Amino acid sequence: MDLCTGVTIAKKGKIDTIHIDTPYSTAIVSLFGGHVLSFIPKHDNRERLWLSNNAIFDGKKPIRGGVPVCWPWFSDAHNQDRSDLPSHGYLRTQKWSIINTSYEPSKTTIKLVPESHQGPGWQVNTPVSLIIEIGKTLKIALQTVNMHDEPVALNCALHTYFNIANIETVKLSGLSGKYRDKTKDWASFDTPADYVFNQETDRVHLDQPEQIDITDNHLHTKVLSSGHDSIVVWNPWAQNSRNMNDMEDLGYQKMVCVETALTQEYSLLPGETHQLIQEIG
Ligand code: TA6
Repeated sequence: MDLCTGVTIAKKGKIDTIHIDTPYSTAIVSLFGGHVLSFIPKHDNRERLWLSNNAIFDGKKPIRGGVPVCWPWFSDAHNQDRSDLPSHGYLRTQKWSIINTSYEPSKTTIKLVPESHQGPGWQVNTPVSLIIEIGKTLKIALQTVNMHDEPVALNCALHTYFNIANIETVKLSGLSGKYRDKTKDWASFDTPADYVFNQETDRVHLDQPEQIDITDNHLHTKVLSSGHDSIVVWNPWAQNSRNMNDMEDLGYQKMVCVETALTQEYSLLPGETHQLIQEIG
């Protein structure tokens, strides 16, 4: 595989990772899971993504942190009611391969595909790929094409873990309307104007904002989304953090998930191409 300028391959545990160095930023992508692990703009050298210090790189367990690719369902496969199916689908535990890499002065583009887009619970013909653009921003497009002869109900998410200084000083802006709260049996609530964190937070916002801002003291991260029908916000808080073996006990204090998602069973028509896009600045 010829790699474009600034792109190299290295091992991390049992996993092959792609290292991308551009004039504006650096990034690391795991070929296990098609999983972006790091994005650091060079103008401030601030890591935008959180990665657990206890993350497991055995090529079997999903990596805790970065940008897990959830597809072709989000969380459990609600519409199939099958507890045997893996949470968040099966792409984040597959080996992906590089289709091509390309360099332009403004950005480097990497296109990846998984070993198979079919798996237990999903036997329709819907090729999926990930197009990652690394430059002044990190832009990730999860693309699905319906080559099947009938509509398919697609859920998916770019489950991004953002790196923050302190969850108790973080504020989100840009969300409005109703959200469904997993911690309260999926009951519906109004989005608070002052969006802060002081407990386990696990919310599906049925809102499609183009931009969300994460403010963390004086640090600001911009999250642009498109192709989504919802935004998921998650912080496991202390007890869950302690209970997860791939997360440090206090890991919850340094991360917040803001996920660009399809959670309402998007009907992908025969021949239709859908892109779920998240861009981080
Ligand atoms: O996106 C929020 C969520 O669905 C939470 O309910 C929690 O399960 C989180 O994803 C992490 O899931 P994982 O399977 O990666 O442990």
